[in-house]
Amino acid sequence: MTAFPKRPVAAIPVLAGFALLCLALPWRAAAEEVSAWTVEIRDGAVHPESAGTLRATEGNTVEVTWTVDEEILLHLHGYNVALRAGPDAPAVMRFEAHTAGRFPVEGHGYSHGDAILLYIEVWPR
Ligand SMILES: [Cu+2]
Repeated sequence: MTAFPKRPVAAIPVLAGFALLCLALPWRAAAEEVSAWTVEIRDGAVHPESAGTLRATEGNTVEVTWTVDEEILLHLHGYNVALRAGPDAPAVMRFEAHTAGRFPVEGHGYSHGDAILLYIEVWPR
């Protein structure tokens, strides 16, 4: 004799509960969140002036598109990202904002002298 009665109908609420649980859990990979700006360096100054501080959120991808009026090495301190930019085409600085803080972007080799051009602030999530 069989010790367990066959009751397939009893499995339906269990499966429905499991399906609801699956929907509630974050199974899907989080969509990439991008903080993006376009900045121009002209005559030794940042344009627009409001770009003096760029605020991103920790965990986001940061993307800064630079238009410059002459050759320059853009150096993001702290993250140690370096990017050569020239007047021929915009240059894109892209990185994952894995660490919160305030980080300067310094221009090197520029005729107006080495100087901090702007700050990128990464705010904790
Ligand atoms: Cu530097």
